[in-house]
Amino acid sequence: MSATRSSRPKVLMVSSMPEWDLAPMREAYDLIDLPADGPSGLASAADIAALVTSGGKGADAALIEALPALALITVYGVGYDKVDLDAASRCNVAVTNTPDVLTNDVADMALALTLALSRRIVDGDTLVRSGAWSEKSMPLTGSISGRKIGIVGLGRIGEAIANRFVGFDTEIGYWNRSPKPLSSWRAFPTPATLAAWADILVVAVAGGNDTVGLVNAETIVALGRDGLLINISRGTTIDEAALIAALESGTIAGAGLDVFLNEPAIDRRFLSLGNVVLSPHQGSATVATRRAMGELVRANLAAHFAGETLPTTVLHRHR
Ligand code: 8YV
Repeated sequence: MSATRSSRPKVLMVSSMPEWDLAPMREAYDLIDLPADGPSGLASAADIAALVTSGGKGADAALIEALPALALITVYGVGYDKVDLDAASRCNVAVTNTPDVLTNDVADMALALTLALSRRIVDGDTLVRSGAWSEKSMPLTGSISGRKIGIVGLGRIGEAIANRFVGFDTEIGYWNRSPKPLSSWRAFPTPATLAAWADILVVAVAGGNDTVGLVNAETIVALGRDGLLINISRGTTIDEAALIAALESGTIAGAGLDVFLNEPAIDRRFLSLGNVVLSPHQGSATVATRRAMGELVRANLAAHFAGETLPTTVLHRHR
């Protein structure tokens, strides 16, 4: 049975979710969309008890501080780098995310980008559709097997990517901030030394202040003229200006990117590069994974309003 209109807690939707989540959420909560001009245009700001946001939109200090009754931020995504955790802690707001359920699909996206880039799948599709197959031939492309794969960030997603590449008869190396003593793969002391060894560098490290520009100009150059760079983490983790310069000058061979700075208004120089495969942040965007992510968001909301332990907590309330 649905709650009466007046008793339903007010939940602010900073980002939308599929109808299969919104329908059951409307039964339990009064869902309010964040106005385009921000929280100042919100008549019910004082009564918002929880908010739902995405990895890309997050929740900044201004938003958190504008909602005095806010007690929960639930992120529809694993990355919470755009949530101001200091502000959330100061305002005694819990934060949850959706880990694990998206690991496989995001890892698959890293492999899909690697294959699309090295085998020039998009160029091949364009050639066939143009009707010019009989007149033009494709250049020969690069193999994956036998190559050295460097994973930057051997967390849950990085490890899933490495395991998939093992099936392609590759050699795996990695850089991780903390040691991974149980890993049998080769550890490197810095992203740059890993890049100098690798043929394909895959960035899988979490976003946030600690990893801004982690893959810097030195690391990109170290990858070398035949090197490929894949990014499924966040646009912030790579020095994007250095990456574009390296792609324009042929300092590296190409890049497969699912994430960028300033999505969706990305740097337009990417659009004229022939050595990139560009994906509009689709890592977790499968029906099965988005359903599982939505279930976790709803489970966190339900647990919060029932006064129970939150299933996937990033930050607990402290009073
Ligand atoms: C989505 C993501 O972009 O999980 C993340 O951190 O980047 C993606 O799954 C997203 O948050 C869904 O809107």
